[in-house]
Amino acid sequence: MIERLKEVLGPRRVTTARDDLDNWGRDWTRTFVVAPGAVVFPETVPEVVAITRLANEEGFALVPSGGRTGLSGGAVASRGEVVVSFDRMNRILDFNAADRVVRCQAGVVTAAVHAFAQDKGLYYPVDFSSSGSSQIGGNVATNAGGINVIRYGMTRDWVAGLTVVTGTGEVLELNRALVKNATGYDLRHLFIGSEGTLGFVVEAELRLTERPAPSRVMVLGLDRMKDILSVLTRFQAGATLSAFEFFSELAVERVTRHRSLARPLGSSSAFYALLEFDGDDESAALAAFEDALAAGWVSDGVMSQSDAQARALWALREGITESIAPETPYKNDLAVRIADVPGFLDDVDQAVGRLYPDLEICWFGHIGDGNVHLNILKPPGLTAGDFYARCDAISPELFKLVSSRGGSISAEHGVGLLKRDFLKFSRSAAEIEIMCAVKDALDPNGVMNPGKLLPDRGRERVQ
Ligand code: 2HG
Ligand code: ZN
Repeated sequence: MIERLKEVLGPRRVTTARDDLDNWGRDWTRTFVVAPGAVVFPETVPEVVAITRLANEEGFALVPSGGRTGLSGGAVASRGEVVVSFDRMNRILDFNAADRVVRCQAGVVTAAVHAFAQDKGLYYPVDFSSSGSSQIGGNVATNAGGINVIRYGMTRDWVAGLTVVTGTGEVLELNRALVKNATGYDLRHLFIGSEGTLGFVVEAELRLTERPAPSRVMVLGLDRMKDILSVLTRFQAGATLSAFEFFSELAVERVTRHRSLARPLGSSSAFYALLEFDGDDESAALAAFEDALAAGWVSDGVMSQSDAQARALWALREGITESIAPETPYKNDLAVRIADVPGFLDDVDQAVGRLYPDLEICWFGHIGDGNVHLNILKPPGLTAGDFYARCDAISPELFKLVSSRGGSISAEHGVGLLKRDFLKFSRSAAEIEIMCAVKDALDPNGVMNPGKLLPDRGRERVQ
């Protein structure tokens, strides 16, 4: 396998060095076995095709790899697979001003697209804490969400076209950045969120948009979670929100300690909401704040007076994941319809008290789009293995609550290895069968990211 890969890529772009296997064989999860057979660095689409054909001929498995910032193990190689890194396919290829479409290779980092768009006087609105290292190919493969979804939607909403290499090595150009294209199944959307199980995303055409007006950021203190939707609705009545995030007091404690940040408000509250809105809506937002205060939904609040202050308030939200990382949290990335959020949070609150009476829970998320992140923190006395086994055993109770409201067990992080065995809580048996049939059509030999997303049907050849 290694020799044949070297014939295709030359010896310098195939590595089996221990450190390289460890580095490129994992994502941000830390609980899966990391054991790739090799890591390869293609530079062109024909090279990706050649690698894929070789995998089919020789019977080895491939794991597509981007910025490795995923939180569900979708880019982890545990079974001797070949990791295909897009680090060397990181060029912006083309920009069409009339279409406002930028074409880039899969390995372009999200922040580079932001900078490119700004250079053109435009805006790429998909943004999240890992924008500095996540890559476009991975964003597409996981349909990444982030902090602006309430206003701009997910990655899917910004993909105008894709070039993919299927599991058999076929190159497909999907949609070619057309706005209108009524010619049957839109295969582009099958690849968005496919988590590398159907083939490789090698190029993406991304739509850019107008830059938003300068914004303001507000952080509000809330004593009761159930009031959060009233706050959202009141603010939305007067202001255009581009973010409506929330986090708990525990999250504030961790993040202020970890990043040496000032607390947002003079007093502490059980929960905090972070809102971003257009600067033009400042008076409408202040009126909404007065109303929320009078109604007793919020107890205190602060609004940014400068970009630096806005960034400092955002740091409270964006630094949470890294601040709790040392406690190897068990991650839940749950979504329900926005209107269901208060009832769902109530149910979850009770269930958590019953299921995890001795465990600390760090709550935060994008409440404005119905997505909550529930991180269960590992107590110091427990080994990571025991802790994860325990959380896995009680997760179905939580997922039943999600399922009963028609919600999703993975809103924006993907299924990967972490949620694979729980897929049935969000997708019906018939849906999963159809997903497997799609996989069989595009990757009949099961070389693409086996064991991720879909039930492991023992189709993969590599153990
Ligand atoms: C976020 O919203 C990310 O910050 C990470 O989706 C969430 O760490 C998490 O659970
Ligand atoms: Zn998130």
